[in-house]
Amino acid sequence: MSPRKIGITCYPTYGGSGVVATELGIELAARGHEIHFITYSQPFRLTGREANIYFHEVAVSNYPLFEHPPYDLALATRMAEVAEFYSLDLLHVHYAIPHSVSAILARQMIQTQMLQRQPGDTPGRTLPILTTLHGTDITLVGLDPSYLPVTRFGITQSDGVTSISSHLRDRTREAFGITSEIEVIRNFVNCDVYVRKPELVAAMRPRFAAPEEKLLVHLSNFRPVKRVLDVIEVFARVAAALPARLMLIGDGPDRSAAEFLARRLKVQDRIHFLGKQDNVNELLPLADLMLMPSEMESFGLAALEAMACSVPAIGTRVGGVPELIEDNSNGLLFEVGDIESMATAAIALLSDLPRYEAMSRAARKTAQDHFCTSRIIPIYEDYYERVIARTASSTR
Ligand code: GMT
Repeated sequence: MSPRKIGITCYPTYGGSGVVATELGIELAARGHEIHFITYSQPFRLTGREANIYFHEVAVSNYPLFEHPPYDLALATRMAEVAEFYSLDLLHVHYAIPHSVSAILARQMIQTQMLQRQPGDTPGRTLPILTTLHGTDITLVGLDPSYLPVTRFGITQSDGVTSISSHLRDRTREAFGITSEIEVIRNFVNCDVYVRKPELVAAMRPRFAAPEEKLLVHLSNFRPVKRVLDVIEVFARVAAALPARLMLIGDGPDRSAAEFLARRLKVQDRIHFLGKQDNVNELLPLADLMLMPSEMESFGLAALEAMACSVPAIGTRVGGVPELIEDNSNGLLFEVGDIESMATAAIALLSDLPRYEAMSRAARKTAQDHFCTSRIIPIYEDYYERVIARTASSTR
């Protein structure tokens, strides 16, 4: 694919969709594309020093009349300005609400020449829009009746739509009655960055666990859907059976409840509450096992990042998770809330070194064979070209 100029909008703070969008931008920039992030703050995984990456902040003016400042409109205006000024080839938005709707508005502003133009500018060109669905934009927010029509509008009026798992594609189709194309492009991980490096593990692991202790990890935004309390319950049972510690990475609404439960179960001294961390690629490889007992995951990016680091995951049989974790092969799957079985299985796995090592190797192999950037990014590039080409031909 020849270098393109691509705008990317996402939620730049903690959350899987923002991580995917940012990592995609980084990977595309490394392949020579010019990437323009249009967001309300700099995406947290960007250093600001990457070549070929530009950041355009969306500032929302807070006039006293506005009880709720109109972010969607400020975003649409900034999208249109950046698209015009930098002649973007495509705008790729992550998360349907409100990003796809703002993008549609930006596209319309450009087409109808609402921006101030300089003499000689080409008038009224079209801006292809691609929306990637991540999960909660459909399963939670999109199904709130007050958001359903506008989410459906955003999806059906996009020039291309992708979803991060087959499950999410099917769910979107059935929930919104959508028959148009939704391309499944699964989440990805950079297997050179997310990898267990023995020297790093030897240097850093002693900060979190003694040699004879097993180290478990959970990574999320601590929202109720992640069931962080189940993580604590499972860990307490594991810690009662064998020497173990837990790293909790992330922060969010359920953190206090998790701390409270840890004290009640008397495991608070065995848990590292690490809060939000930028370099999770340095922390995940230190662990032996990941716990992801979520109520719903359209994909489960945290598990993939762990698996790439040779850390198998205990997950739940929900959403797109079975598209990533194959039970008893590269990880373990359970019904939501079945903490007894999860704990029993974790203890058995951690006590059986040959079985553990086979599962750890299978986890890494799954990441390498199916979800590596080298495999997934060209699929995005190919889809971009298809969307750009068909948008151009339909507007000729
Ligand atoms: O999981 C969250 O609460 C965050 C959310 C997001 O959009 O930021 O995550 C969704 O997108 C991730 C990246 O594509 C997926 O790995 C998560 O499975 C998905 N979360 C849910 O479906 C609950």
